[in-house]
Amino acid sequence: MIAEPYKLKTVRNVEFTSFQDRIDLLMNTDFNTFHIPASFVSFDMNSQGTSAVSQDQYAGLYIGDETYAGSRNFEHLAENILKIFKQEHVCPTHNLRGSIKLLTATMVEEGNVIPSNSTAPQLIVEDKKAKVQLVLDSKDTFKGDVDLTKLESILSYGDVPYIYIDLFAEGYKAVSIENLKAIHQLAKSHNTVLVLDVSYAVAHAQHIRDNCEAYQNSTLAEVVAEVASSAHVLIMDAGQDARSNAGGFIATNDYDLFDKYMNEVVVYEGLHTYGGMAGRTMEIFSRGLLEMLYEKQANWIRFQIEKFAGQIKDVPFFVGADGIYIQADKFLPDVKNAVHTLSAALFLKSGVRAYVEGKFNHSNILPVRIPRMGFTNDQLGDIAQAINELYEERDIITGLDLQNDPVWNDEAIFKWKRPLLKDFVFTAEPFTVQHIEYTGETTEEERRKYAEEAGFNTFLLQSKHIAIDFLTDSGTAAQTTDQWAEYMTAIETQATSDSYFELIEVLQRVTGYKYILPTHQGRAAEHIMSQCLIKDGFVPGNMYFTTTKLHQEMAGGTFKDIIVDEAHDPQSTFRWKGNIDLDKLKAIVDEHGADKIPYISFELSVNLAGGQPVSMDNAKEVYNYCEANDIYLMWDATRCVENAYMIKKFDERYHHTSIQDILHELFSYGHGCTVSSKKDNLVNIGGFLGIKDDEVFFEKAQAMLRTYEGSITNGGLASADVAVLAQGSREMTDFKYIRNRVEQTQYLGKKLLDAGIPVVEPIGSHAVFLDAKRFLPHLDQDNYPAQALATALFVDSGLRAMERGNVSKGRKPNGENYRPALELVRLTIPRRAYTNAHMDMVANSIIKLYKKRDTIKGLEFVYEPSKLRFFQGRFKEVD
Ligand code: P70
Repeated sequence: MIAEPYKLKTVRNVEFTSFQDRIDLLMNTDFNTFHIPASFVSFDMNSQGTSAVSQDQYAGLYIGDETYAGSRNFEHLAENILKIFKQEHVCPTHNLRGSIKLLTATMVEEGNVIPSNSTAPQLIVEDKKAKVQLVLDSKDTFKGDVDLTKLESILSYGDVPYIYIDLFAEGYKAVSIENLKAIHQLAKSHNTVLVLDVSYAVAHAQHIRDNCEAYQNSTLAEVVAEVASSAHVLIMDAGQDARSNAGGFIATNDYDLFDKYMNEVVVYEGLHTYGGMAGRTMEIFSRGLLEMLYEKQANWIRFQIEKFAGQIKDVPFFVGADGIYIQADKFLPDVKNAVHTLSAALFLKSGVRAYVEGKFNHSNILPVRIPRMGFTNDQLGDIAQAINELYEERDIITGLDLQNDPVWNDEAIFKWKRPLLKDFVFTAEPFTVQHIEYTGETTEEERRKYAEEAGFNTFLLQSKHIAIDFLTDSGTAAQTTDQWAEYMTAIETQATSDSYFELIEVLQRVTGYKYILPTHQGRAAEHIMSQCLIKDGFVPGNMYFTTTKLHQEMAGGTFKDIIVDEAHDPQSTFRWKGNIDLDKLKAIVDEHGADKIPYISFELSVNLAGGQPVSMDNAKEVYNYCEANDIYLMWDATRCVENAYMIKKFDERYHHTSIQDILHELFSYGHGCTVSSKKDNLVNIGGFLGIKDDEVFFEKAQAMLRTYEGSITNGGLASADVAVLAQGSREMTDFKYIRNRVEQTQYLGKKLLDAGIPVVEPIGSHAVFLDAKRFLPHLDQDNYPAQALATALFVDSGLRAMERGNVSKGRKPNGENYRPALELVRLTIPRRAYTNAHMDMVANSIIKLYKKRDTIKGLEFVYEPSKLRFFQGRFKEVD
């Protein structure tokens, strides 16, 4: 079982076009998919410069040393090239073409022949009136091997300035090490040099490891160094295995050659210390070079390609360094312009773009390349499915009619009798991956030690030791590129920012409330609301939440739980376990009078009940009762969008209502709301208080905002964070997003349920809750089974979860533990940060732990704080 060795840090929202959109797009581009603007392409199957970068690479952007000469970034690049490829002299270039141009300008003369296993140098070499001669041997495993006899005859016959070998020619023809060594010998004995294109250095090393016994146990770094040692000159495109968006180099240990390159680079590229790359690009490139040798990452990239290839059914294709290479002329055997037709048909069907570059009609292979770490397995599964369906429909696909006489593929203009293909609808994540963050890698022994150091409290662990972090869904969402754009362009001010107006506009639209007050997070809004509304009396609510209850009490109120009884029974499968029991509410009103109730605290997707939704009918009923009795109703709308999704999914009257409209109706059944925006609003920091129309409340709240938070227009948030909150609040109501979010939780929950693991039912929206009482029946509740289970999960697999049971609930005034009905471990799923491959891994490790549950010991406090003891408390194991 393997999953991404990273979590998603920044994602990019994907546009899903309609069939009609795609017809229009194809018509507007003369059926040449190259010209379709990227924002209309759902999945762009090109691996060059499109891979996800790590956050360390991304950070490199900002330490770009933008100087003309001798930048630090160049030094870093040269150091890493020396470390990895053992080449001393480095000349940077703007990309592979720049490298080939340098080689050709300095070494090639008219009439020369360049023997090669690749067509890559052809265009530039031909410009110099020389030619590239393919000397392929066409073997199965090593399709890129050279026919040594042919090569030798060219070498002995003509002027050969260099031999050009691509480790993975055309993306799918790999060369073997034996062949490389033989070529190297031949080059030496004929006084020429071997130039090696190492753009696919890692994919190639993996191919070698998989196919040559001698290298089976070598590290990637060893194979890459070995391969590099067999060449005289190395060239590389930074956009491939090094995952930069541009850049390249030419490197050698031969000073005389380097001297030539260095003097020529100023003509075509830039100076010899930047070669046509921005300083930041050199930094990203140089960091990517080191990272590409990270075994787990390389294995994951390879695994995805193989999994993808395995899902493609009868289609004729080769597996390559970065994806699959479809034989278009076999896919569409009796069709003219097969490769272009296949490209247009795939786009028409699905919005997926695979296309051909270079000279027109140069190849019949359609590459379907995968941006490294850019897509999830589910997305690749969908894409494979689209290709399979297209293959089934191939008989109705007629060829594109060429309308001009193009030299290049991008010049081709076609007409087409469009086939009526079945529209392919994607169900996978509606975003692709832009940046990633590596997850912690530890051994079980290390984790045992870390757990002990942390006093068996998952709050006290360090994030760098966590493989999968399910502590909370609060502030942990991956941001979108649109959110980053807002962040970067916001104007910081302590007075009124433009971002403030954007925020007000979007939140007024979502809630329908007149007043929106930004706060730095949810508990700040709770503080203000409680102080404004409570003097004394009772605050009935649908189950307590720690911070909410604390602020009610600090303002002089007493919390009263009025949630339906089912909510306290982890095995009850009642659909709307977030509902308020109106009879319980009426009883409190009858006993104390409506004037003793400052407001009702009504939480959507009730967190501590298991993320359980409130039904629309219950919301309406409670509100009507409140209106009739002159009682305030305040929402905790922290997870309102998830609740709206549950209503859409499970209440048939709302199947066809938009998330936005459901939210509008929900909010209409209240007088205001507090929100921790770190959840559904998709931000890392922020919150707000919404007030329907009560001007007096609003003015009091504003005064508190000035005193405790910041200005009335920023609530203590940076303007940039206000802007990100506005953007997150736009994104959160997108149906494809929220469906994916909640269904991911459901997916994990179902896996655990199917395996017989005791979890709270029904599965909620933000988390799956393990029922620790049933998981660890051998432990008494005063030995904190949920705390023990949370720790055991970490020790077993590096998964971090949160205790929500006896420890969290605290002690009664008489000193005894509360021993609440719910003794749970919360597996809280951050938004957009993990994939279903991660969910599979989590499910597997929990199932594994369940089998040895008897070995888990109970705990007792060794340090117990008096307030919110779950945060800082420390424990030891008891036998
Ligand atoms: C969590 C977080 C925060 C939260 C919430 C609801 C329904 C208000 C807030 C407070 C963080 C947390 C907080 C206390 C204990 C443990 C964890 N819930 N209402 O992980 O908002 O954190 O922004 O001040 O869920 O569930 P904020």
